[in-house]
Amino acid sequence: MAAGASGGGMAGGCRLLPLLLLGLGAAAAGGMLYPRDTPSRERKELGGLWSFRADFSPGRDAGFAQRWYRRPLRQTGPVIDMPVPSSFNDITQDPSLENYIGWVWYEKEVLLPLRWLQGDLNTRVVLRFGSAHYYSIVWVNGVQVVEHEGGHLPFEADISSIVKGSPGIPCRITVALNNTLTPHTLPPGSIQYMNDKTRYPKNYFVQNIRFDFFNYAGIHRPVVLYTTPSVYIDDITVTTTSSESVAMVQYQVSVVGSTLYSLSLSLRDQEGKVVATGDGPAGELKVLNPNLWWPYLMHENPGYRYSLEVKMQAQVNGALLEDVYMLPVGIRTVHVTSTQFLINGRPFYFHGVNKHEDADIRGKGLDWPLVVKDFNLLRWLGANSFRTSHYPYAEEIMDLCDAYGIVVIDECPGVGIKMPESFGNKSLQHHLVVMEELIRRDKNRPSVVMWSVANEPASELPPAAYYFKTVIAHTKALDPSRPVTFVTDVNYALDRGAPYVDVICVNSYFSWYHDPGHLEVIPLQLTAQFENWYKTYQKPIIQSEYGADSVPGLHSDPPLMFSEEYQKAMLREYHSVFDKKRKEYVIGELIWNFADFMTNQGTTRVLGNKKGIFTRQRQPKSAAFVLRERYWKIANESSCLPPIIKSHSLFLK
Ligand code: GCB
Repeated sequence: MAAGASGGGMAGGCRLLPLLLLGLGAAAAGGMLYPRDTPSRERKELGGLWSFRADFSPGRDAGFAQRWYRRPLRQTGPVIDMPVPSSFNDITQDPSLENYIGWVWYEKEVLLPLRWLQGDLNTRVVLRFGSAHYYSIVWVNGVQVVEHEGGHLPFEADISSIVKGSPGIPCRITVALNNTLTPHTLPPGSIQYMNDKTRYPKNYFVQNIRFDFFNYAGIHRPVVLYTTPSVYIDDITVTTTSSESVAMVQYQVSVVGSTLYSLSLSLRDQEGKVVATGDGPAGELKVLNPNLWWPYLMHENPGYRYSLEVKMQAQVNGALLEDVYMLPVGIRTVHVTSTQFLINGRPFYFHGVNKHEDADIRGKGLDWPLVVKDFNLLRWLGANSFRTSHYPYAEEIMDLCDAYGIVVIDECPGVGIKMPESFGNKSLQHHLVVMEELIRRDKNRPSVVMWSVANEPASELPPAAYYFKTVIAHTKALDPSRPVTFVTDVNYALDRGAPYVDVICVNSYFSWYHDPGHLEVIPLQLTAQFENWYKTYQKPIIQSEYGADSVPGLHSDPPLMFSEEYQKAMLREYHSVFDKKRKEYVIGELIWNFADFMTNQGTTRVLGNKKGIFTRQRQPKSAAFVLRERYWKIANESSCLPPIIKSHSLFLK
């Protein structure tokens, strides 16, 4: 149901992404542990103002032809200040930058601490991007250090050998970034050249997309430099099992740089007390009387995390190298039955939202005030969960989900997979790589209880069966501990991906996109939707989207579409069916959407999608109060702590 423009021909689309054709083929090596300050590691933030230029040359390729990365960017032409992290689209008054498609260039000069560069070769310096949308090439002092495809996951490069040669001299980081989407990117898109000279200027083209949010681009998440010793902890994987009185934490640690090292591990509780110790690269820690990680509103102390301290020691040329990394660990289990979703053995009902990374001015750039405000609103609402519609969110957001006990369905950027060519081998291989990168990043997060490999693909097409069978099998092989789903809006009898999922996630917009204005059809149609899916698959079902646009301040009684009353009335009709079916096999409801968000312009979008229960500026519409009452009521009914949940303020840490 996404309202994007439909995909057109691909004439010349690749001209905008000449280097994309190289393809990376596999997830870049390395564990990509989140950079933290530890006794052996330092971190330097590179946020702030970067130099910026969009390449408006006809082929968008002047930057490569003239090798802009060879010299300071300001010496190759005019530059403007661009904040990082942020999308570049809404920063200036220039509509051609807002809608720009092609390569843009960023640059930052940074002085590194001498202690990182001096003397021995035992310090490793790494440059890491939390995300940059969509395709990135990075140079340091004119030397290419990394290329990365995909706009929502981190990538990094060891730049030690480049920066060590020039202590005291600023190090120049240049990034070329391309936001073009093709049938084989994730999300897919297509470039359409308009060749009718009577209607369009020369070389006119548009980016077609089949998803319903603005394709914001830029360096969206923090860029940091960090250090490790030259022999270092590269990756840690933990999984947990538990009963009431004892939990096991299985771990695996990989070390890079030497084969001669020793590892010791200690698990500390929140008081700093060591509750278990271990050694070696793999093993199991036993925790007696564990504090389990519980979702928000299921326990008076949700989001409990231990700290796993991993210490590595190695002898290198007679010197002792030590690396230390601290990983937060939540102990919890997840199981799916034919009618329930169990967290720590107790039924969990998802009463939550779908979100977007989206806000005025910064677009999809990470913004701490916005992030914290959103978590405060979620908890005010009594929401216990969200889906990262329709791409992985920032690690900093995921950290807060872990800490606050907000349960996450972690979705990859597989949105708008509609064109037949997007089901071919090239797309499939890339999708597998994206799942590898996503699981590598989020595998240790207790908040993540399920992977979603796509949103509303054309899963009725014949190649969708093999495609989703493969992506889901790959995901399960990478992480056998979590269920896998994708979100569908295809009829239950036609969907070819559903046989492979653990939980059915269905989107429907009865009385909005279908039978617009007819609220009275909802009970019948929604009941039939649930019964048909359940009869066919005997798997638990989440209503993963439902909702209505409302323009804040627009009122109408009886309710008419786009008024606040209509949005409320539609929600109430859906809720009465949910209340019947959640006694059976419906395990969740996620409103579309948490807040209004920007989309492409179109005849059905009034400055974006208005299905938020909050405005884009995070003010509640009337529907937010309906949902708040409902979510708190459900929480009180289903909590294992009946009398405790009286007010949300108890749960704000
Ligand atoms: C959907 C899509 C979502 C859209 C929404 C809508 O089914 O999954 O991305 O924004 O409908 O409002 O059209």
